[in-house]
Amino acid sequence: MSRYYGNTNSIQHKHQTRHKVPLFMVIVFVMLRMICIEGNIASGKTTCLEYFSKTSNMEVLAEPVSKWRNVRGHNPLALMYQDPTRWGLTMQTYVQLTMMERHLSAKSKAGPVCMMERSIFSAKYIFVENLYKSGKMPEVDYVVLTEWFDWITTNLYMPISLIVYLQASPETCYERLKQRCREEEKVIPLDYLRSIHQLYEDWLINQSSFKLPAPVLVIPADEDLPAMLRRYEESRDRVLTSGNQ
Ligand code: DCM
Ligand code: MG
Repeated sequence: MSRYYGNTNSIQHKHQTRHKVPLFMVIVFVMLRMICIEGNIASGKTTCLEYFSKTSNMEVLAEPVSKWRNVRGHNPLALMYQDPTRWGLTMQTYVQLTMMERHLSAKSKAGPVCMMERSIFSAKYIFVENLYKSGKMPEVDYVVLTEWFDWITTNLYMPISLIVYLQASPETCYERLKQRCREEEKVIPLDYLRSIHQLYEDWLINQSSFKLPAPVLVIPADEDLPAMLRRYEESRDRVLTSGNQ
């Protein structure tokens, strides 16, 4: 190499000037970091998203629940809670599609950091798994969803830099669920939240079920709002710099 550029100093100089700007462009425009907020139903994910949305300039993507409640006049979320065996596949197929869209849409956003509520991974590892394991989803439905999931995650690029796990007890979530009073969720019993909690713990804490797509930051989430806001404040730097190391 040196014979083309003369002495060693000139090689370094040429390399520095050649790579400095492109590298900066790569970091700002291409290396988008995706952070996923995970946790049980009514564990406080929306509050967490709102905190980061207000205190940083990152793009925040809430779960597309409004689509799950109304797709061309149908409500697959309500149908699934009414009759999970009949409608579980319908709802979870649509969840998988809309979550895939969420992951991919992040690539077209301008900012380098993006935060989304849940992920295509928890849709499969927690909710589909729960339907199947509790005997409410027929094996053929589970297998078809698994084939779709495996194809999507093998063929599409959906990187995650960090999972933030809001770890709340099922009892806390049950109280919050009753308070928020979403019509479709009035039929959810405490045992359902216990099953979801256990699946989350096995995936993110015990790491005994499915492969982790990213490192996990655990935030205890049983406390009241002011205490939770303090916790988000404490975790803020770690969250915002995730994936930089
Ligand atoms: N939900 C579901 N399957 C998924 C993801 C979510 O059935 N894969 C349901 C659980 C809640 C609602 O959607 O009823 C989302 O609310 P939250 O964000 O509070 O968990
Ligand atoms: Mg939510």
